Amino acid sequence: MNEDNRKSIAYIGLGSNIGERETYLKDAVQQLNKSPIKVIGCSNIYETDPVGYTDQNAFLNMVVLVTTTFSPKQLLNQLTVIEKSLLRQRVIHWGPRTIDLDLLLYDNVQINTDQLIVPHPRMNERLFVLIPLLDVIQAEEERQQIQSTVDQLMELESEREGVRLWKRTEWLNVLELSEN
Ligand code: PH2
Ligand code: MG
Ligand code: MG
Repeated sequence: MNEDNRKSIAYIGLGSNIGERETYLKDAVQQLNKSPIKVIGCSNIYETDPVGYTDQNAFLNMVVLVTTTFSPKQLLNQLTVIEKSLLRQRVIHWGPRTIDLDLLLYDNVQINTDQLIVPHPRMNERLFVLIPLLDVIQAEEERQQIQSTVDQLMELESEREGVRLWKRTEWLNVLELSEN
């Protein structure tokens, strides 16, 4: 638990580029939404050109907003458990994966350890993170910051073409009916 057993909010980035990509995203969101983690917001799904290692299929990316009493480290462990259950294999660094779950933000906390850096160190360079994040971000100040970073990146034509709205999600309705 975090110090005072209070609910924290966190943003988690999801990506998939192998097999039934949407099913992997959906399974991951459903697995995430188990006590003490509650998914309270899902972005739309975007299809995105691979960044970094480019010789691989396009990704589906999205971002979810969760509340939790887990500490950042416990949350990270849970993300790894879910990745393993969805047969994530680490073969090529930044290479193809069934599912990737990245902890992007946790309250206003800053963490810098060997296992975990929060905010995610590369999120401000990645439209495939920032554009879905804009769909779910809560605080107005953070929204404005992210929007201005997006505007800057969008001036580069190569970046602008890399992220396309793929599907509008309505999964929250489904999740709200679940027991958690
Ligand atoms: N993840 C990476 C590397 N490159 N490119 C896209 N479009 N989407 C991703 O989720 C992604 C990536 C490493 O985690
Ligand atoms: Mg990643
Ligand atoms: Mg990752």
